[in-house]
Amino acid sequence: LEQPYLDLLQKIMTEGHDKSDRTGTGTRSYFGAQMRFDLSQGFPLLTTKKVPFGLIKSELLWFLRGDTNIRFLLEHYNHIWDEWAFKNWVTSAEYDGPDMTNFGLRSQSDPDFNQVYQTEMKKFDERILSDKDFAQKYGNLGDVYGAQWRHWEKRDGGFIDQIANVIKQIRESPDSRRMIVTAWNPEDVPTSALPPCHVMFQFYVVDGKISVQLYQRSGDMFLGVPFNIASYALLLSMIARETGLEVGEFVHTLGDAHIYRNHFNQVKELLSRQPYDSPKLWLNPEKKRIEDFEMQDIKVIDYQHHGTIKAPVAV
Ligand code: THF
Repeated sequence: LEQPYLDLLQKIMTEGHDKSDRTGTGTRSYFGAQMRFDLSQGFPLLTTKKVPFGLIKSELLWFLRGDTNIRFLLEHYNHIWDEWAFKNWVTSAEYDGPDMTNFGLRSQSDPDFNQVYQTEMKKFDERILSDKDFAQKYGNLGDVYGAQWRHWEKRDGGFIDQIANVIKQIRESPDSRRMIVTAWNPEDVPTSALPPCHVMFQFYVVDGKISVQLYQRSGDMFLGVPFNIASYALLLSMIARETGLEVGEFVHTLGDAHIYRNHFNQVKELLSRQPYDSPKLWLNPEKKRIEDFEMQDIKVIDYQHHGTIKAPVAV
């Protein structure tokens, strides 16, 4: 099931272009790619490395709550969005700790700095968890997916819940070609710390099966994309449950699909591994609506996998 992912990694390595990027890390990149995953064949969680599914679940539940504050993630021991909140904190007027300028790159090249950075990050996380006012102010990432999906701000006041709307459309007019959720807001992009990577997704229903296609403008192939594949496959499965349809395909379309230079060795290691059969997804049969799902209602079963491969995240 993960073969399209492995093929794309290989293609980027051999046919991609070396390209500099916003983070200063450097990438090899390929423009315009598509992977298809037939979810009736299993759940597309990579087996060529261990992918922490708990983190994928808590992140998706966080989006679906319409939550944009990392506090919920930290309560679930999920640190994948820490760097972005931390950046807001250390660049604020209130911060008076050690200099954290360019912490993403420096923490990788300078071991002494990395120590100081890890300590500051730990203090930051502890304060988000223990201090509500601090969390309100610095834990909030603002215009990330939770906000765009569940409470898109209308120009004339009020909000749009795109997820609720699209579920209604799937139920009432499944032939519709307008079943779209969009996250890209050209008004916000210039001021946003991290403009959405998952620009939009569209649902499609035929023969009692529901599929979804995602357009991702930028994909960090080694760290982010394995999460994104599992996350959209899970979202599709939950929406299929709510609308009483079978799962079809997840079609993943990418703009700039890139491998960071400091992930090349990890990619080589991954590509040398032999995939196992993909796991199956279990959703608690008593849960019928996406709002009802909690962590323990979602499980992967028979997940056979190779070992973890660590890689630094570019900020
Ligand atoms: N920025 C970058 N550079 N890459 C991304 O993938 C990314 N995301 C989100 C926002 N900005 C991004 C955050 N998603 C990991 C996985 C997903 C992320 C961020 C980080 C990660 O480090 N995964 C590790 C495990 C981490 C852990 O155990 O805590 C891994 O090995 O998979 C794209 O959505």
